[in-house]
Amino acid sequence: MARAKIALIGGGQIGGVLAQLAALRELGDVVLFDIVEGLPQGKTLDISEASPVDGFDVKCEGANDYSDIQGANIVIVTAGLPRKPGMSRDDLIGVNSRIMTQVAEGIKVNAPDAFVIVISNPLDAMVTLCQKITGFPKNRVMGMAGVLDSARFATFIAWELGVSVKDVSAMVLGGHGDTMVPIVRYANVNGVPVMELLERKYNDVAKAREIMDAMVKRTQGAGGEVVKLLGNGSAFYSPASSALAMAEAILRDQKRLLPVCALLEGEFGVDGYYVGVPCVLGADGIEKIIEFSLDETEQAMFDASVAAVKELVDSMA
Ligand code: TXD
Repeated sequence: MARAKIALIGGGQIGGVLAQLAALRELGDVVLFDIVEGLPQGKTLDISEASPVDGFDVKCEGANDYSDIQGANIVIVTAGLPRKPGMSRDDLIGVNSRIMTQVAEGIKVNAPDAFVIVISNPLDAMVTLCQKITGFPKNRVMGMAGVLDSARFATFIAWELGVSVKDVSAMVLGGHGDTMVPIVRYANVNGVPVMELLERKYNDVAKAREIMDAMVKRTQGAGGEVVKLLGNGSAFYSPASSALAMAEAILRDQKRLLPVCALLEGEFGVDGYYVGVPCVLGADGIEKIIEFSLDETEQAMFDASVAAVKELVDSMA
């Protein structure tokens, strides 16, 4: 059986890590596309020359022509500018919309049957544009943000409680911006609610709440924290790992329940917008959107996040 073909549109910071991780995990043959001549070719040649050491047999090649992504099964899009310190993700909408228009056209013509995972910011707007221009069905066009935001939330919880990250389950929904919604109520460590563990750790309900609020705030600002530290560019290791978890769920039909930026048509009371919600990812892409009841606080935060997404997306029209 032929190996899957994974096209990575954008050979920058995230694209390079995506290419290396996809090759290391032998998820499929990799084509790394960029408009800069030599960049994707140099990165993929370098990755390939490690194959005898790391023991992977997939092909990993660079491209500057969309015809090279012909027949890709999965396309992951990172093409676009990253933030600089002091910039919001929304500040990127103008330049990245122009780039996404070009990219979506290239995917539509050369990989008409692909599942598309968009990473480029502002994420909620870019995935909307990508789906509109490709015209692909909603189960095949999704955004990556929630897996990353949830991983950041889980990391902070694991550090605070001194437990393995492997045992922390945490989910962040809504838009990929400061209004994102960490679902505190369902955060747990092997089933034990985090809030209960915090209250026992500090023997003080108010203190536990304070600690959790600080972790929620840090999660909402985690992207900006990395941008500020790096000084030039944004996070790239964790976004790459997060997008590949989604790609692997599709390629290996894993039926994973992950937070995915998906086109809602009535779910969670939202119609016609891409928002981060729990989805089952498998061979048919977004196979199911999993709804659950939000409490008053969560609903208010979710509504505010959706409003921010709507404002951003409508500003593109
Ligand atoms: O969670 C998330 N979704 C976010 C997304 C997490 C972190 C970063 N996020 C965004 O991903 C970030 O704000 C950017 O919009 C993208 C890509 O970030 P990256 O750090 O990889 O940016 P780079 O290193 O600048 O790479 C972008 C590449 C670069 O090599 C350009 O030459 C290329 O995009 N580029 C293009 N490729 C194809 N086609 C066109 N038109 C094009 N224009 C630029």
